[in-house]
Amino acid sequence: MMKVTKKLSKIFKKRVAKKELTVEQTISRRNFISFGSFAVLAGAAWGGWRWLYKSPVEPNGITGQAHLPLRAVLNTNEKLVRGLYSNNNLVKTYPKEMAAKVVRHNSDIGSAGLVDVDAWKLTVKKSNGEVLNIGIDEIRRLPKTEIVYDFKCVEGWDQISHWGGVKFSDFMAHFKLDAETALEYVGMETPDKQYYVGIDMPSAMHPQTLLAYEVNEKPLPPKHGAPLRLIIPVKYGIKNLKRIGSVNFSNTRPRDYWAEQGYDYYAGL
Ligand SMILES: Nc1nc2c(c(=O)[nH]1)N[C@H]1C(S)=C(S)[C@@H](COP(=O)(O)O)O[C@H]1N2
Ligand SMILES: [Mo]
Repeated sequence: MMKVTKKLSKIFKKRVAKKELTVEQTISRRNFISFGSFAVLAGAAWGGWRWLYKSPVEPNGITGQAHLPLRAVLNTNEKLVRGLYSNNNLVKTYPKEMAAKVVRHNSDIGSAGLVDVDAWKLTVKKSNGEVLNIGIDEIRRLPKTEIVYDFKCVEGWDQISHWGGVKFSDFMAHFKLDAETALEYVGMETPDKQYYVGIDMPSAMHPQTLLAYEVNEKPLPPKHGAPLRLIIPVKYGIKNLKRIGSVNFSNTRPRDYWAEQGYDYYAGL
């Protein structure tokens, strides 16, 4: 930019060489330089925009078809943020009394209507192909953890709420899912597979991440994901899947309902 400006002022200098500049000439010279610079900048901005606009789009799949240069930036941002992540960092918690008595309810994709809690099973797909089918009573017998924290939805609301369940890390240890813990991602889907999320393993294993079966010390009602939902305080609401049907593990990103629509895959706070 400096180069261009210098060039423009040189051209002008030549034209008025030897002459003393009048006030009008000085103004006119400055106008020439600033309009010239503006034109060059505008051209560069337009060229950059055309380049981005015409750049290839990532194939439709796990994430939402961003232009590849933009996806590269998003992936770099995610890498940087994940580098700062530590399971020693805890989300702020509150006394029970501060938890909302009327808990906000959002969308119900894959979790609308009632569910037969007695017939429900959590299907866990192990990496060796083995499948576990676990009933809610078996999950309720595991050590219980409660958390009162500020639940945040990307749509702009948040609310202090109180959840109870088993820590995801305790669940993994109890069912001896050590080989699975070594993988990079956890995928969770509703029984009808209409809503699904992918979670990076460090966030899933965070000490505040729960497979929750209670809200305000009572069994989850259907609208909050009966009989079992994910409560993952280090992520936005979109990742807190209600009515879990199956859990799977992989080293590649599992499919994710909102990431497919272009939302951030990581969705960390
Ligand atoms: N199965 C299912 N889980 C879901 C959703 C959904 O539509 N279906 N919505 C998500 C979103 S966007 C939010 S903010 C929270 C809302 O949970 P709540 O209804 O208990 O407040 O659930 C998440 N889990
Ligand atoms: Mo949300």
